[in-house]
Amino acid sequence: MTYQITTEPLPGVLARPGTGCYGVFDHGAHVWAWQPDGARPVLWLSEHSRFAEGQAVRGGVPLIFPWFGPGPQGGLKPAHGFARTSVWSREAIAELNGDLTVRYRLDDSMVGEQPNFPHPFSATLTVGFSAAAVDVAFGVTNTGTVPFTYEDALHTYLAVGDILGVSVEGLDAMTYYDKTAADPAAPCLQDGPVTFARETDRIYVDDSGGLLVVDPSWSRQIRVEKSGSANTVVWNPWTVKAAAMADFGDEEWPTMLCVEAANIGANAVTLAPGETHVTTQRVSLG
Ligand code: TA6
Repeated sequence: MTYQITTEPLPGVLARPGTGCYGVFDHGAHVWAWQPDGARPVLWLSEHSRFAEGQAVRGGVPLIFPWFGPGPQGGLKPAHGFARTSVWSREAIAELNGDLTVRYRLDDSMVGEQPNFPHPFSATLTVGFSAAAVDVAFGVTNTGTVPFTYEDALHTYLAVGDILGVSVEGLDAMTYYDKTAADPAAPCLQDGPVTFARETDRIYVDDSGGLLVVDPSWSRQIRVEKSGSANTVVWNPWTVKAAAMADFGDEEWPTMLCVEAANIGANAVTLAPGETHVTTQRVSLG
């Protein structure tokens, strides 16, 4: 299998193993495609996604750093931080026996003035594509002289046949916070598999190794494993929120589910000078 350097719709690396597709953009070090040969796409990408400077790609694996949403105390812009709209430095590509690895770097000198995060840092994103899985590893190093704290998430969009029939196994009995609730700070307890009948936007306190997305409509299961992550976010915007997003088709919400390895709020990561933290997520079929 050979890979190519692409410029459409954004500069990046693309490989097509048989009928499959592996893709990552330099913009945001954004993994946008993992489709094994002979399978349906596993990562979801909106047909309305923007591919432009300063805009987040809607789908794939947006890199959320150094804050989640509006940040722990709210009010921070851009939402979900600046990593996903920054152009990362593509440092290395390696192809071996059909597997493709791409490594990116971003540091404070590349992101301009960031008054909400005035810290020296170096970040790496390494993505490994194979027929068996897509592995994403997001590392952050404190290159300064004082500690700093950050939030992160691998905001992974999974493709499903019909969200109404999907269930998520592996979060049973875990505490979660429901961002759609009247009191989003009230702890809830997961009872059995997660199923979907309305807008779902939950932050689970979950440092387990992973979960299983069961998709009867497409007769497949997607396994999501993780490390270095104390939270799992589960999100489907449903009808109203989907219609409110210009880069998300009104009828696309039944075809996707976000499952995100994250470190948010009380579980944000604090790095001492010279310390590194790595958040990883592995997506595979079955
Ligand atoms: O991870 C779920 C979430 O925080 C939702 O609340 C929603 O805002 C989603 O992220 C998408 O955010 P974005 O900034 O990409 O539109």
